[in-house]
Amino acid sequence: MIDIAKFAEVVDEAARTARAIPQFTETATLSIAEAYEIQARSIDRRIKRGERLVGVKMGLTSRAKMAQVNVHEVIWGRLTDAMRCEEGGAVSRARYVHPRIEPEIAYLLKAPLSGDVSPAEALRAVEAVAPAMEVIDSRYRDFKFALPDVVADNSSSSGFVVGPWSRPDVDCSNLGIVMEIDGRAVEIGSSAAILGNPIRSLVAAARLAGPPLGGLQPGWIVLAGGATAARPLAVGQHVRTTIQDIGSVSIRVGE
Ligand code: OOG
Ligand code: MG
Repeated sequence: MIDIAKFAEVVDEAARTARAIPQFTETATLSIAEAYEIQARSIDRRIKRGERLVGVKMGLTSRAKMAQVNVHEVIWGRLTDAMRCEEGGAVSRARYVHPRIEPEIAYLLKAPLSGDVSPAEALRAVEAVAPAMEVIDSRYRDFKFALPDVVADNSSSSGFVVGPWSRPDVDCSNLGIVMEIDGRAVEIGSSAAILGNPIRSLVAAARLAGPPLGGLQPGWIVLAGGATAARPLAVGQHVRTTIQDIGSVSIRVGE
């Protein structure tokens, strides 16, 4: 028998104290369903500490991301209010084990969404779209994991920042993306790298995360997944992502 509550406590403590742990799959056999159950219980512990669910993040929705971590399956995780960083503000390096940052597209929902929906139905539930970035920080040593490990670890999600919102009628199917660190372009890509069109990531969010969460809710944010590989973060850096037609978002890295 797998002790779901125990695994949830271990990964929650690793996240809370920014200390790396060994991969669960080194010593246990976890199904994907069990891994999502561990994720749910670990985020429940945060909710009990006063955090609020504000959306979901989709992961491994592009080849660049799949190749970087050698896991080839679309995954999802939960976003809480405490994970949100202020646009233009600072994130604290000390809160993370080995943080990386990646460009994202954020959808803001105005209607509930769950189950099998078409891209057109998904788009009708969107209030706005924005350039965003996600700070990912695997709780596992050396940022190495198998699929059940990363799922149990909230799909590495640790922080996110959202830029200015645009109306949802902007065509997001093939927008140029540039992520700069200290003014130097370090990752260049296109939103088309996200499942061919990032709206498909919202469709996947409705199908995969909708039912277990009682539906994606109005007011929630959905991150579509990195279109490029992620980059390590270091104290003092200034990171900016610009997405064609929808603008820029930036953060600094503090101690
Ligand atoms: C897993 C999380 C993937 C994305 O945008 O693809 C992700 C990881 O890279 O550690 O957030
Ligand atoms: Mg991501």
